[in-house]
Amino acid sequence: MTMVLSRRRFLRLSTAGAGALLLSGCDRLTQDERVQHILEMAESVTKATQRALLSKGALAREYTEADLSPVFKVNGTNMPDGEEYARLMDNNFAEWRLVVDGLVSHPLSLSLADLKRFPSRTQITRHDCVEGWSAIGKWTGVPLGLVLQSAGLLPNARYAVLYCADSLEETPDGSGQYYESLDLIDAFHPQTILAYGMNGDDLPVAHGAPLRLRVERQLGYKHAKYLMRIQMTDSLAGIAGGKGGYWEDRGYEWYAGI
Ligand SMILES: Nc1nc2c(c(=O)[nH]1)N[C@H]1C(S)=C(S)[C@@H](COP(=O)(O)O)O[C@H]1N2
Ligand SMILES: [Mo]
Repeated sequence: MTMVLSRRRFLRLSTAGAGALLLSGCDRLTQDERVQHILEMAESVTKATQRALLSKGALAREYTEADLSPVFKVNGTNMPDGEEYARLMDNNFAEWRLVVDGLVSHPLSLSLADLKRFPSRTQITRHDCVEGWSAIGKWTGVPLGLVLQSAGLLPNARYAVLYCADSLEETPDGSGQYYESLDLIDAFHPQTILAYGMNGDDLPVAHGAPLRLRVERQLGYKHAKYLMRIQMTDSLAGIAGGKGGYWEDRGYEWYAGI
């Protein structure tokens, strides 16, 4: 039975049930099999509805190799400017480190090799950009939750703020730097990964090498490329424009659910 049918049936039955309750004493009615059934139905529908509405762990759809897009569009930065990134790239990112700091008990500085020692996850998902295009790609990386666990969150940690190597705008205060943020529900979601692989190869520079975020229940701009640092914070207010991301500071939604 589909959710819609059971819900409809529930509404019909509960209307009948409410009428019956008005006409009779409760003692007699709870022994009435029909009412018992209505009460059970009500409970199971309530549970299912709550699960559907409240489920924080719901998975984004995953696809098969046959669904992979032959071309995955590159959007936004396709290679960060500046000598620092150029040097890292020339050296095949051997000197690159991901810093994990802020409200953690053990700040980390992780090389790509360090990240590859964590258990990995591979997922084939559809990327949806607000500009109106989608593409299906295969991503391999380490679940962000495992990295955060190994850094040890302090009790007041609420958000993971992810800083990127690129700036889309030159501004004196540096607010042109690309960054993004997640709450702990999305940070620990099983499909939220720090990806170092794409379609079976190393992550290409155009798609965010050496490391990018995949947060599969949200829109494309949340998927920060060229990650350099993850800072755990209790508030987004003091960071750049205060809205939790480069595009959020320019008016986009912070929770960019698909
Ligand atoms: N650092 C950084 N991350 C970024 C962007 C960017 O310009 N810089 N663009 C975002 C947008 S709008 C999209 S749709 C995706 C595009 O990822 P792709 O180039 O792998 O398709 O990256 C997102 N992450
Ligand atoms: Mo996008």
